[in-house]
Amino acid sequence: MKQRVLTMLREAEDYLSGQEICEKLNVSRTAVWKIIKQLQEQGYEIEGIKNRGYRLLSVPDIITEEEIMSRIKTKYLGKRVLCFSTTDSTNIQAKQHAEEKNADGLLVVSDEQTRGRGRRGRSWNSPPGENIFMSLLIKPKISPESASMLTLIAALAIAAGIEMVTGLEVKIKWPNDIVVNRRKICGILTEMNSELDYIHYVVVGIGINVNTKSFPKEIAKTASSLYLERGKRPVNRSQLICVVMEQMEKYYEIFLKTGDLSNVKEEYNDRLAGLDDQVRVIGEKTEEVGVSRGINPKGELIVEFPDGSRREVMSGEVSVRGLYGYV
Ligand code: BTX
Repeated sequence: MKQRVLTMLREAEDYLSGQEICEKLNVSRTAVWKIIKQLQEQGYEIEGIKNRGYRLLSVPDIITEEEIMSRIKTKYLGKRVLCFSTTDSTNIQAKQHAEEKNADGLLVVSDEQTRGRGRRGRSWNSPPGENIFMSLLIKPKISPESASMLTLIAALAIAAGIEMVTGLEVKIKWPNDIVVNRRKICGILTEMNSELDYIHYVVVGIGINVNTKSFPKEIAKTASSLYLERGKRPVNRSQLICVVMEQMEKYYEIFLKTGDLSNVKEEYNDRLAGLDDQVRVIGEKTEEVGVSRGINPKGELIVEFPDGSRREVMSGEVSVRGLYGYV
């Protein structure tokens, strides 16, 4: 009910009469008044004028199911949302719902994580009230070997979404870090449950540093937030979640048409930090210097070495760094 009132308030061009809400929702005036009051208590600024109705003046930076569902414009991704004020990890929570009937497209979001995870057992700094921690559960009909490309698809969607909302120039550090001004503002952790030739589900976990003002010492040099990069101006998190999901749906559909990155390769390479620059390719026991020549349709990075040879490197095998630092 709250969600429907919010949607109506958002869509109204002028004041929305209490009577209209009553009729559309088939509830009493008192019920409408109670919902408006609840919304106001949550921080929504709603003006109520006698004989004219209600008007939404501003929305708080809160992440709730009704806030996301009243503004998301996707067809199927994130049409079902679960929000937590705190949880261990949204990836863990998403997996717990994987067997449910309508799990495909489920979005789990939390205001805080107590066990936020990065790749390979690393941790993800997840303080409350400032950032986005979300996991999208999808069941694509692709082969398990192709699943890693979904990380690159998510990176493109997030970069485009952030750019639309903030106007910042957003780059991707292959394969899955999003950077602004050479600092990491987002990480992606894609996990999969599959048989050898069949995917049960994929969880794409996304952590975006949105309104964080300072970082722990260990990551202070490499990490940043949208707030800091846009001159201390906060970003509404629910708005960003919705725009990123809309972009995700767009790129996911393009990806599913071919099952690879052939249709987005150029766009990814345009966003690639360090394209045509020297990079260090760090393997388990080796470190080589070459020039980054962008990704191929499988999402591998093409590196050109000083002897003129080119090799395609996979994200699981190596990490790639700039010559003088993280990017
Ligand atoms: P990653 O392994 O590429 O990055 C983790 C590394 O990045 C850490 O070891 C640390 O050096 C640094 N780091 C930790 N926290 C932050 C931060 N907030 N900002 C910048 N740098 C940081 C990247 O892993 C994948 C992260 C995915 C996080 C999402 S949040 C929602 C979902 N749930 C969950 O548990 N993980 C994902």
